[in-house]
Amino acid sequence: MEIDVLTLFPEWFGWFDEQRHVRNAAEAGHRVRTFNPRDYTTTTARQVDDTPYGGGAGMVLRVDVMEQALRGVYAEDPVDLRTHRRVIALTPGGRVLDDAYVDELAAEEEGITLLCGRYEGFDERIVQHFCSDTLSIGRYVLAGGELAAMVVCDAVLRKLPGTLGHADSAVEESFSVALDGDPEYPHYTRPAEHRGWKVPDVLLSGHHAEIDGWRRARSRERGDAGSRLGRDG
Ligand code: 6GU
Repeated sequence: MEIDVLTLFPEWFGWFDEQRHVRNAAEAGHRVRTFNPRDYTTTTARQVDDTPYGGGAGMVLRVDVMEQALRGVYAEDPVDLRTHRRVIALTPGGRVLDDAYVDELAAEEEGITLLCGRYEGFDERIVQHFCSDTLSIGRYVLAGGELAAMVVCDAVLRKLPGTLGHADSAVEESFSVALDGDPEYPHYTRPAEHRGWKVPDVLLSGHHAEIDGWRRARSRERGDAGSRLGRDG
């Protein structure tokens, strides 16, 4: 899997690339590459953005700059590129990322391309003509798409073989198909008792069928409770 990120701030990804699971992913043959559109543009003074037509605050990323960047990276008209590759505009109003969307992206064998917006965002023609998707990590506004791109990279890479320590870690986890979309069951480790707080007996029993049943039931309870846990728990 190859994840390409087009960003005006590639240096933000230096820290991300050094994290253990990202390094593991690289060793397993997966790649995160960053490209700076500024390096590909021939506009005056390498300008990448401009003021919005019609007036208003902020700056908008230029469609000609994004075209040059995509052509520079893929040696292809970006209008054609998006017919065979997921090219995703990161924008607060996009399709909200969830586990199913992450699975979809992790299954893209050719790889995916993430375009980071900055300032007021993209000239709409970038989204209309060069992108297959728009993606948001939640209904709030960040200063730019870089953190969202790292969230996407993290969520996708950990689904791929060779990234996590344990082969099953990404299968039976929160919101997965294996748990019918429910959150994960609670985990415990040593000590078996702390301040009188005991680990549930069933987990110490060694009866795998009972443990599976108990975990599935707790997972379902958490699913039913929904987001109440966040407020009241
Ligand atoms: Cl993808 N970009 C920005 N700028 N803000 C966001 C976002 C993306 N997702 C949530 N908020």
